[in-house]
Amino acid sequence: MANLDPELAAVADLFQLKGDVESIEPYGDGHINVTYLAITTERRYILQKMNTNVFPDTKGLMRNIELVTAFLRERGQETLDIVPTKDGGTYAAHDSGAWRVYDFIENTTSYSLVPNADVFRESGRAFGEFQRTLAEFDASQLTEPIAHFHDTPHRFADFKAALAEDKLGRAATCQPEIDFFLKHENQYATVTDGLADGSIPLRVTHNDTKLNNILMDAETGKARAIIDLDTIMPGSMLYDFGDSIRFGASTALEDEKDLDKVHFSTEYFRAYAEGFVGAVRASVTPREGELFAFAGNLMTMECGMRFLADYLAGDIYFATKYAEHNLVRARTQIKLVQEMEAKAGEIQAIVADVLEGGAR
Ligand code: ADP
Ligand code: GN1
Ligand code: MG
Repeated sequence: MANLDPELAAVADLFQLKGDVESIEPYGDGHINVTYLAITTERRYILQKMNTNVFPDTKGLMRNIELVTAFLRERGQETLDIVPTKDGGTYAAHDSGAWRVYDFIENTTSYSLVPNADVFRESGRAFGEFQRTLAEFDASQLTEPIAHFHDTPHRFADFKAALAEDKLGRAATCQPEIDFFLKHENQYATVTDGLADGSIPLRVTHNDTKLNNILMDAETGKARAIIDLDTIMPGSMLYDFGDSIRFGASTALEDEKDLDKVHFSTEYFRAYAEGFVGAVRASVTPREGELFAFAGNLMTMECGMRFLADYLAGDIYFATKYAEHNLVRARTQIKLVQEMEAKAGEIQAIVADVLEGGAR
């Protein structure tokens, strides 16, 4: 085919695709896998080069996704459909790396920025429902794809190690940002302590609940499918709540350079809380209820220190487009946390109202 990259064409040829491949182009803006849209004469597919640096156990990871998607499908939920390789596998080991294919979920939209409160409320409802459905899933079947994924004290130790090494001499360019994360150390064990003392139950969680990991129906606006199932593992409900808030309750993109545009929206916070809490209300423990107001701070600090640690380590984890990309991302996270801190009283009041069943 004209203009088809020969390597991509060879990889696509390993899978049971319907029709002849016409084009394969980069797609989406995930930070971990390399994603392509492959179009054949009959249909569209997502072709992904999996990040084996981040997820070394490819087999275990794909087994998790097979189990979870089968479970969701049995319950009538739309989910990722793995397209098998020609020899029946869930992924292909090629010279260039490990690859997988999913059916493209058609007629949907994935957002990088919340367009209005209703979309965010709907995503909250869907992530809440997702977690409620997975409450019946037997977590002992899952392998843990990344150890200590949302263990914030562990992430902080990694951050301090990257700082101590300061491989590229970048620490001198981001001292205020470094200080921000050092000063907040006493907050990092809030959820891990709760998991350890049992006041926060361990559940099966998605762990990467960014708005662009949910696909909304292009016509009705209803959530259709939750995607990016790589990090499903036991965790806290507060991780899924907080990570959505981190990304979606911002008025700007995660990598906005102009911090004057980056604000924490209490309107969006309320909308998401209404959606999420509405779906999980029956199982929320008192400690979880107390911590909804802080979960966004924690997940935003954690992600911010991960971005800054990666900047210090030389951009080895997250995909970056320019040298300061991770630093720019860390700065938006800090700005959001500062605003969450300034609005803490208002956020608490919203949570109290939503837990009581209030909605506007
Ligand atoms: P990453 O782990 O790098 O974030 P994702 O699995 O989230 O990779 O995929 C990146 C993007 O590709 C998503 O944000 C979404 O826009 C799009 N995408 C992924 N899978 C599908 C699918 N099955 N159908 C439609 N779009 C998809
Ligand atoms: C990564 O895969 P993606 O782009 O949806 C990361 C998340 C971060 C997020 C920050 C496996 O998510 O933990 O919160 O970037 N995923 C992994 O945008 O590390
Ligand atoms: Mg993603």
